Amino acid sequence: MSETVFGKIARGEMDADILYQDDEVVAFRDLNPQAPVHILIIPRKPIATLNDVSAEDAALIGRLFQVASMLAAREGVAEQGYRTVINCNAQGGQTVYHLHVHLLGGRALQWPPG
Ligand code: DGP
Repeated sequence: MSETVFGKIARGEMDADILYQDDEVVAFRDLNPQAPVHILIIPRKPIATLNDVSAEDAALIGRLFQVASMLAAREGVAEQGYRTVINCNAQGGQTVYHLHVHLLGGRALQWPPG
């Protein structure tokens, strides 16, 4: 996988507003927020897209959503509601090719997305 900004953030080589990190997962605020709460949750493992997830990553993917749920509660949006999104490849709107879950909340979100 080619180098991405998220790989640099995960390794501490680039600044980000980090809200949570452990051995496997890092979560930080999106630089270009689309909602009052907009957090990105990434694996430290450099997986490019959702298409590249394998069976051995199952627990890791679960951890991403567990951290999203924990942060939604911590940010005060769990009860009102929020959205998690994984964009995959060009038509899915992916721009950074290091797997990430968007956590969006703090406003009423529209459906379907554009
Ligand atoms: P996506 O389009 O799903 O690949 O989302 C990429 C998101 O990453 C987008 O919402 C903007 C955000 N982003 C891009 N570069 C940086 C960065 O250097 N730092 C942070 N915190 N967020 C970034």
